[in-house]
Amino acid sequence: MASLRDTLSRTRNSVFSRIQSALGQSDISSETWEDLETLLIQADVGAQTAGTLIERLRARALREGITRSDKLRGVLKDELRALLTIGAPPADYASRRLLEVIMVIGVNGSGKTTSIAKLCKLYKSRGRKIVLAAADTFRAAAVEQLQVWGERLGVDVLSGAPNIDPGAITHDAVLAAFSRKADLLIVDTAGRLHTKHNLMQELVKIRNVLQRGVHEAPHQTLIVIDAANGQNAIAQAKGFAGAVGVTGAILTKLDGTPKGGVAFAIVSELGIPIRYIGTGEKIDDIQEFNATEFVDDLFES
Ligand SMILES: Nc1nc2c(ncn2[C@@H]2O[C@H](COP(=O)(O)OP(=O)(O)OP(=O)(O)O)[C@@H](O)[C@H]2O)c(=O)[nH]1
Ligand SMILES: [Mg+2]
Repeated sequence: MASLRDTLSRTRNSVFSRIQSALGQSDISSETWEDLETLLIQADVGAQTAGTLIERLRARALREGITRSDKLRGVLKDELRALLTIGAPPADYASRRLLEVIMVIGVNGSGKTTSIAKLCKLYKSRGRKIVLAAADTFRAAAVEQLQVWGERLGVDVLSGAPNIDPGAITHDAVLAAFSRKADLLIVDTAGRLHTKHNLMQELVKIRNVLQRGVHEAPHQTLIVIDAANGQNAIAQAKGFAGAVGVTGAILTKLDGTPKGGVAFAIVSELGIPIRYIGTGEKIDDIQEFNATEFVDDLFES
């Protein structure tokens, strides 16, 4: 299994190491702030979030009488950690013997189906009984992909004929989850349709079916975001969030990109916590997100 430190090596070596070097043995000047802001933006933290961070750092430097830039490193790590720490963890439905519903959304190719398979293995090992709904009926291969994972993991997958209404499949999946006494239903959705409008309409329909079928469902709506998309991912995610609402993010493909700083933009601009991170293509390459570890592993020390 890939370690978080290895996974973040490109993000650390290409951008965050420069932030670390910029905060060397010198007095803080206006240039320090300008350089730091530029580097944060280059690290894919996003202009808005970088601005907020600089404001907070300046206020703290003033308040705490910090005059040397090397002393800012610890403060920066603190503030980065604080930025990532939002939202209460989801309620433990398993222990309450209810059916928990997780709807997974995101642009095509972001890693929805792969992440669902990874989550299945993780939750299965914790004793959860899972049903999967293949509500991406636009791509025939998408249903097959989920079925293959389902067979490998020993998890039931509800699917239908190509181009069948995804709402109908979702409805069947809810009934199947109840009759098989599952405690977790995970719904895979399409990442692309003929138009963006169609896609959003379809997602709203799936959500409505879940709302009608299970009390307070969907309990989690997770948006899967490919870290390599950097700042573009933020705009895309805002579109999804506006249409169906999101409660958390799965940040994938951190292993192959220097753009891991996008994690900060996701939390601060979308206002949602990151729940999981994808660290590779294999079934075990998923980790629960931990803000402290994440920030620590972005820096050399
Ligand atoms: N390196 C790496 N690759 C990943 C990760 N997560 C997913 N992938 C790869 O990304 C590609 C697309 O993944 P899918 O799970 O099919 O993406 P999707 O969002 O379901 O795509 P659509 O069904 O087309 O909307 C696959 O080749 C996966 O192996 C990750 O964390 N790291
Ligand atoms: Mg898929």
